[in-house]
Amino acid sequence: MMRALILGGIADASLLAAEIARAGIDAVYSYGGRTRAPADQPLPTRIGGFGGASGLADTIRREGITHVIDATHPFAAEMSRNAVEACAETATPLIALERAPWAEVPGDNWIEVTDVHTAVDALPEAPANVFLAIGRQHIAPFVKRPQHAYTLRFVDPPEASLPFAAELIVSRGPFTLDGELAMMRTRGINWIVARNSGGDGAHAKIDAARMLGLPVIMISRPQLPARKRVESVTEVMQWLGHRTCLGA
Ligand code: 3Y8
Ligand code: NAP
Repeated sequence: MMRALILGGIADASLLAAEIARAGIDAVYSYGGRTRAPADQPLPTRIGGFGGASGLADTIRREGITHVIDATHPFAAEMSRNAVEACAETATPLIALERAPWAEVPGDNWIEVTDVHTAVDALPEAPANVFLAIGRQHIAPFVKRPQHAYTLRFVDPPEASLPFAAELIVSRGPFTLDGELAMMRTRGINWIVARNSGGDGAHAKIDAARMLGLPVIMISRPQLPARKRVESVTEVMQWLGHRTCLGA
């Protein structure tokens, strides 16, 4: 009897959960517990870590999980690595639903870097108005460049004080082109730091930067272990042996 575990926490995982619920497949949706009020899902939902790869393996055994779908964000590298390890240990089929990275198009002015530290080094010496669209967990390294005026965007209001003075926007997305253009214009943003998340929910800032002729320091994705990987909900449903109303 099939029982799927969806490692979720991002828009594509919510689309998958809707299809799985519609197909009547027995499944559990899992959030990491990063935000105060994650979006409701049409499936039984668990929130919080498993306790490393071994904790995930125990959950798979205890809950009788027969299939694991890693539909986490491309930067959720630890979760993805744990899923590969736990599924190998328990001989559980695993598939990753991972959207394609954004690609630079004519008019873009990207400076591609490998991590947040090289992103800091890529900023100009002269004071700038910098939009850090990389969330809450990884902003501390920017304390090294206090000459800039920073605008941050978080999902939830911060519990602790910020590591440096900054303008804070609290918004969970998805974001619109008009909204991003207005925000960048009113704040005189002239540099953007982003992660190559892919997908549509956070791409508007990349289009807005191109339209305004602004440079984007783009942090590329972490390396993940080899595992079966698809880019569409339809392919996941086919892997589960189900047709979807999404066509194909
Ligand atoms: C808890 C689930 C949706 C919409 C929300 C998508 C879009 C916004 C891209 C910017 C970039 C960022 C951030 C982002 C993206 C969508 C989608 C996507 C980037 C939620 C969600 C959870 C999280 C966790 C949160 C992180 C933070 C990262 C904000 C829910 C809303 C910046 C990543 O305060 C914190 O601790 C937040 C932590 C991980 C990165 C960070 O390090 O701060 N996402 N985001 C998931 C869980 O607990 O398992 O609350 O409902 C989901 C979304 N995140 O349709 O669901 O394409 O999915 N989220 C990045 O790309 O750099 C925003 O602001 O432009
Ligand atoms: P991460 O660094 O890869 O994972 C750190 C630990 O958080 C994991 O080892 C695991 O704890 C727990 N965890 C992460 N995702 C989980 C999930 N879906 N269910 C249960 N436990 C989970 O993860 P992250 O980058 O902080 O991302 C956390 C969540 O936010 C994920 O659901 C991800 O999809 C979502 N998200 C992340 C980003 C981002 O920029 N990273 C963007 C959008 C959404 P244990 O080791 O205890 O099992």
